[in-house]
Amino acid sequence: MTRPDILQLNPILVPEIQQRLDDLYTVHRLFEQADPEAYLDAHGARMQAVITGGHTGISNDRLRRLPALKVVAINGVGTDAVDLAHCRARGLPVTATLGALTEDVADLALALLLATCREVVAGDRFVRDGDWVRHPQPSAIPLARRFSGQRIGIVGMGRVGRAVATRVQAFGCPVRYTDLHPMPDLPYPFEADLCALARQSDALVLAAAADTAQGIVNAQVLDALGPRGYLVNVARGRLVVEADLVAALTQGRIAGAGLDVFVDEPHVPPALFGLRNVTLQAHRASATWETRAAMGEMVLASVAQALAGQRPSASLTT
Ligand code: 8YV
Repeated sequence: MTRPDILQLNPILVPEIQQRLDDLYTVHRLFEQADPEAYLDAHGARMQAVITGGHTGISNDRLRRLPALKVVAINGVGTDAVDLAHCRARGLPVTATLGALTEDVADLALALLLATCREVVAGDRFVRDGDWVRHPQPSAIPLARRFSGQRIGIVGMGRVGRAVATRVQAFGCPVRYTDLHPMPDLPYPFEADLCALARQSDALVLAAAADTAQGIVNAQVLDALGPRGYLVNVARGRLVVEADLVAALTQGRIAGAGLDVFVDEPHVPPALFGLRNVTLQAHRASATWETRAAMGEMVLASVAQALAGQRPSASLTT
């Protein structure tokens, strides 16, 4: 029996997951093709499933060239890079790995908060570069800021936002949040207005979906956060007006930032590279063996269910 053709748009980093896909299907790795668009034109009609990433998604133009598709399996939680309305109209299930990466993303938010306030990366560099030996006097490295007890404002109280709230409680941090509406099951105060939340926070943590919310963190919000305030973003770069953030950081209008996501990845504004109060990551919040394996299992299940003619249990659209 011939194996169904499926299209894979990004590398899968857990070899066991990739192997199982390769055992079950004829996997077309679009990211290995010299001319991906020509490859799609030539082979797209055979593809029964597509596997893509949360922030990379798939365009409608590409989807139109995949007429036999039975599922769009997102190896991630973000659905902002797939046109769900388009897929719904086509009766096409779109699945995501909801719940699989919550803990890791919240862990990285904490790592960024701690690393940024305590200038961990600058401290590491000071030791590695031999500066400690050259300048052993304590004044050679500036004092950092305490994280414990900071007032944390969480933007987006979905799974990740809630997991961040749980974690910061252990550091004695009071939590407030904003979202589209207050959530009665939560014990934390709700703020409808982002500027008001920023004004009452020592650190703002962005954990919101970027389907509709874009550019919500602008100069006004950053000025409300103020020169003692930190910004952490583990959601999407375009929630922030990046030029406003760079200006606020370089002018000392906020205290620092911990950033895993950017507007035009992998391009990061070079003005951030020289700032010791900024911690940068390469969109790695879900990048652990444990989480990527769990995500891979969900993707495997979604593809198998769709190709067996069932509605995938992780479907968001049908
Ligand atoms: C991943 C993400 O980088 O889940 C998301 O929406 O942005 C990330 O977890 C990506 O999806 C991995 O494929």
